[in-house]
Amino acid sequence: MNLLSYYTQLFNCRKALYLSLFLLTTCYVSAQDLKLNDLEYFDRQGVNVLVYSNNFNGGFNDEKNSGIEIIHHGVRTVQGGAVRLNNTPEQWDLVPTTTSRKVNRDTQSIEVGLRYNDYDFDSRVMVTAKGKAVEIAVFLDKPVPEALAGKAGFNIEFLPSQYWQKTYVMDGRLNRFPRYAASQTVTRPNSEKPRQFKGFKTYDDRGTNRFVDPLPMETGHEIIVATDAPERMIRISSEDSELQLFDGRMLAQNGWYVLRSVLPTGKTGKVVTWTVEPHAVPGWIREPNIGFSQVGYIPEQPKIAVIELDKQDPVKATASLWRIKTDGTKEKAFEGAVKEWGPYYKYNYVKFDFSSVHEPGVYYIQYGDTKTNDFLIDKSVYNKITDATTDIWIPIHMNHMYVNEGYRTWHGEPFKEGYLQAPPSDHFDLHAQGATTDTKYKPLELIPGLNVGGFFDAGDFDIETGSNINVVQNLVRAWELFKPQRDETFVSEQQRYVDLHRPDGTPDILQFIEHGMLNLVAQAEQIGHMASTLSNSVLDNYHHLGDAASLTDGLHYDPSLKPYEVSADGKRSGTPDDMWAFTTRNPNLDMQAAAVFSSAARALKGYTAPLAQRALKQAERLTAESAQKVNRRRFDIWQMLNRPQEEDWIHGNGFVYAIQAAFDSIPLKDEAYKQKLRPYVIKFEKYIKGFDKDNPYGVPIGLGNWAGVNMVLNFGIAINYAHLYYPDIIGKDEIYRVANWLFGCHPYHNYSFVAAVGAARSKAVFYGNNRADFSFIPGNVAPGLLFRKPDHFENFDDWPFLWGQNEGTIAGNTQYVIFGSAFKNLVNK
Ligand SMILES: [Ca+2]
Ligand SMILES: [Ca+2]
Ligand SMILES: [Ca+2]
Repeated sequence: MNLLSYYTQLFNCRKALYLSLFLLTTCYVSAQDLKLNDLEYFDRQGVNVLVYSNNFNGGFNDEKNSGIEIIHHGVRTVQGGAVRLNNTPEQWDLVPTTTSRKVNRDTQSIEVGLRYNDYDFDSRVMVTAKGKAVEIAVFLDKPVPEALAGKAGFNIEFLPSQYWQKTYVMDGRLNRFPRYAASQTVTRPNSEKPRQFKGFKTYDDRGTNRFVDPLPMETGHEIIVATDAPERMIRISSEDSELQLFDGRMLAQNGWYVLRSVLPTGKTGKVVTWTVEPHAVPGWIREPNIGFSQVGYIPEQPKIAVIELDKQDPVKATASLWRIKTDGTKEKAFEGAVKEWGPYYKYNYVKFDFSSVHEPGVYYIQYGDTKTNDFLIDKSVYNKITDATTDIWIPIHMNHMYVNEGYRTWHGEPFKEGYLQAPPSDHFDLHAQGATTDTKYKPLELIPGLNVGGFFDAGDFDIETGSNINVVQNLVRAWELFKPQRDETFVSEQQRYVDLHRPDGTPDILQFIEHGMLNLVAQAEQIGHMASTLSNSVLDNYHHLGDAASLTDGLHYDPSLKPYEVSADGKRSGTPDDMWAFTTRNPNLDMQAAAVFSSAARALKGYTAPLAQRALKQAERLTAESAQKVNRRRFDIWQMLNRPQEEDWIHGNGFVYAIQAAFDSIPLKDEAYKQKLRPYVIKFEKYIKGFDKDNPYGVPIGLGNWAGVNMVLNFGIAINYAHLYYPDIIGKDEIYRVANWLFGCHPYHNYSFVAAVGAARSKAVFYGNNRADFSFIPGNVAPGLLFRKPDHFENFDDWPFLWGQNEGTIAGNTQYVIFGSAFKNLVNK
């Protein structure tokens, strides 16, 4: 008997049972049924159905993180359950606001009100537990507005990487989810396209005035997805509506498989009814996740694996460490007691301490039947942890350069046409230009000289000035503290050419500082002050995935030409793709830049004196012009350190920020200052230890929409400094906390969040600019563990497109260079 027929039989049996026992069973709730739990989601072992625990927040519109969600055997495979206006909504298509959410325990239901302000369109979605299934029903008090007739529908989305190459059955017809998008589309007039975010367009229609609309891959009234994979199998049926299955990747690489029913026109009341039954594998218990450092351990450091367990999983008494010998055979190196830490959100946590094992070697951990991959214990394990970041990730993110590596071109020289003055605009990616330009340039006039230096922000290609200031600050700090002489990169600003793994006689870090400064100083010189950002002018190239040099056409925009037309001399085009400089003046940013210009000038003066002089000149001018305008709240470290901060201790990082500033001043101060700081370092020690009670991993774990590795890195950097200056208060053992977390000792899975040299298993996918290839750029640091309300942490390693968990940033990755450099330095002391 194959699984499908088993499942169908099971279903039929149950239906028959329900019919015959109908009167008797109306009040009967089986222990196996979905039930609303205390956290307000429908729950049974292996299946969680969340109903607007996470709302569409509108910031970036459809973030694939909201609505009705299914966490299926521990993986959030389904989301986006909502009334939507497109067959396959893209990130910038409109999302509904949640106007109400009512939980009714008596009827075992959750009802949400959804609204599209742009169309004055309200609907209600009611989810009710029905045995092992939920019923999802859409109610309308007023008919679908005419403008949305045939467009508004109830959608739910399936994560492609969890479903591709698995089978599905629609009304008995067999199919397989495609690995790559290759279904069919039609085009329709733009006038028929529902409005997108702020009226922007996600697509370049090449002058056709038509948009692409995917056609369904299948339609019917009953679908069973993943009939060949019990952990992913879901049966969905609807008697009153047609189900349509689409592939959202036809429009956007980050699209999901979409199942939808178009809402009927002219009707009110209950207009769409689905029965959704996620299969639960009988007796399923989530596999233990043994968290440990994929980079390994040095012999004398504490070595504690944190094991994440299903709450139904009885704790075993011991775990063991196995050594793989050089002849390939293995032997048990250690067996030790497992200690319970206790529950933290969804799971239960235990710890296995194998610190007593000092012998260098190759090891793996075994807990019950679960074995980890192997890792090293050796004094050298941390020596190379920053090399991929400095040799590969950072140079690849150098803007306005051609970047080569061996036979491969990472990108050509981007944005040769330069940057135009942004007109007043309310923009995307949180960018905006105020009512005036604050410059001598007219809207859309070319600002000369800005296409030099600078670093791509993150997975996108804009220059965030604040982040680039951080980059230079981080690199100058690394230079002044550690003077890293590493030279693995050829950088020619004159040739606008970077070659990886080709030494050129100059320490790379100086060249990176120079590169960051070339853009920042150009901003100050050409604009007169700092731009907030240099970014895309049009949404249809903002989501660019590919060679940065092909994001724009490299030709100056000339509005006298028709779109896509090129001038006779080949230098101008009518395509409005040129990047914009957002130039609203911000005196605080100017003052930050001035501070960085002064410190960068220190670092650069022996290397490139002319740039150092330009930087100093701009620092003085910006200070003179902006110092009076900034909010000059005196930054009093002692006051900050004295703040009562019971809350702050665990949930904020104000204390870490203040104590780091205090540590940074130590080299400039006397012994009395160091003594005065001592009580706060003692307080910091308590603060650090407080995290052992807060969570099983002993580091600050963020619960925001961006997983926030920055907070963890700040924490780690501060611990390093605290140990450096006050080793009698902050013991060496504390410095390993953050490294453990970054390199694999964390919830969900045990892969290193850093694509670091030395890690046995790093994350395989990141939200880098090569994410469409399901790949990564070596040295990237993922934000890490994303929290989904009310109790779920995740970090997808087969789906790169969720930036809150997978996108590394230039500011964060240079912060990692500081952390890693300080950490290596202390470890090897
Ligand atoms: Ca950006
Ligand atoms: Ca070099
Ligand atoms: Ca252009």
